[in-house]
Amino acid sequence: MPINLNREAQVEWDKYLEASSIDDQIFHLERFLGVCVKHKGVEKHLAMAKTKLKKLKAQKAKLTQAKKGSGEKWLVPKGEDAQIAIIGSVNSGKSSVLNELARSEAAKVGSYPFTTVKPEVGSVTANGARLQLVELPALVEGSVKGEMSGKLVLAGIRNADCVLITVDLSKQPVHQLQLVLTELNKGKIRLNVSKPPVTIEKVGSGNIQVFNEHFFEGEGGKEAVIEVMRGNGYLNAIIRFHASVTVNQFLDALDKTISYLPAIIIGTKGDLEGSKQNYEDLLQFINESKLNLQVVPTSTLQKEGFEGLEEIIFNHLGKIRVFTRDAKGEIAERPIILKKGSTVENAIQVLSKKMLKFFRFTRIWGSSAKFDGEKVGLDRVLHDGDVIQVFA
Ligand SMILES: Nc1nc2c(ncn2[C@@H]2O[C@H](COP(=O)(O)OP(=O)(O)OP(=O)(O)O)[C@@H](O)[C@H]2O)c(=O)[nH]1
Ligand SMILES: [Mg+2]
Repeated sequence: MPINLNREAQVEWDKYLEASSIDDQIFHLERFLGVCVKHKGVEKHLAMAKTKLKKLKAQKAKLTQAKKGSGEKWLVPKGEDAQIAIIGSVNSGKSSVLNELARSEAAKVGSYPFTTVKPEVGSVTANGARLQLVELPALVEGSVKGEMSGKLVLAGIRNADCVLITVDLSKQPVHQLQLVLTELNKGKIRLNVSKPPVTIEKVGSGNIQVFNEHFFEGEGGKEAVIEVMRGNGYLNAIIRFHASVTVNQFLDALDKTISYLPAIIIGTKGDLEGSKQNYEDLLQFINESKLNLQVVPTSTLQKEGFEGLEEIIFNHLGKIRVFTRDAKGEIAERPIILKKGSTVENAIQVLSKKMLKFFRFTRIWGSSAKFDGEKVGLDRVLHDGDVIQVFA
């Protein structure tokens, strides 16, 4: 290991050496190349890293190709900080939104239905965080039963971290949204809904024990809860209600196959006649149906509504970006991506577990700092956009 690498580059290099999967190796090598301060002493090392990265990418491409043959072809491997699925009914503007967001023309746009028949991939950066965009073929009535490769589309959605639903504002948007939500709901995908406040722990014996049953809003109290759990295959378990829970929420809590995903609606074709009124109607429907869904009106034709969209998407992910500052005071271009509520300790764990052992303190800049460069310990909660400099 050369000693002339800057600290951040060294951290990424160590993590690359420790990585156990190709995806992780690629991830850390790319980071390494992004943060390595270039000078004569590291030239050879950089060239070697680039060659390794090329080889790994070729290996990954082969693996992906092999997977395609084995029927898993629609699950796009997660290669970035988050995967965003672009879904919607046919011709609703999915490919156009993908191209606009990714500033590319890779996805084919067509005025005829089902132009897209397999996932199309692009990417966009949101203040350093890389978002992988995956357009999935259209959802139709009966997708959940396998219509138009619907099962693969739904599996692709479950694989994502966030969903963009395109709704053509010029053509009965309420109807399109209902169609999409019905298929998703039947396909056990819940949007912008928190997991029910219930924990279930399977145990070896002791039948079913219920705690805080007064939070259960259904009829029949504890007995009903126990009966439904037995009906769902639970013999010995401890169930705890933590807040009010409706019957539907309770049933969802028993079903471990349900996916909970954040979502945003992208209203498309805002330039076409009738779109403005339809947009108002869509908002009213969402409001009246108490759907927790934000609508971003856009027009790819007029290039409207896309400014800052990647930031809106990032804000739906429940994650934060934390930037590291090296010994020279330089701030890394790529942030560490952490769950909201993460602490300095969580950030260092991502950087290098070794560093935790020798941790002395961290200096911090950003909204969680009381003043620039504040000296903090491991338990300081970080905010999106914070900069940290670790002293070990
Ligand atoms: N006027 C107008 N037309 C648009 C806009 N966005 C997309 N279109 C048109 O709508 C049609 C469908 O666009 P696509 O982006 O291919 O839609 P899609 O949802 O990917 O379609 P499928 O993959 O076939 O389901 C094309 O003819 C586009 O040119 C827009 O902002 N304004
Ligand atoms: Mg398309």
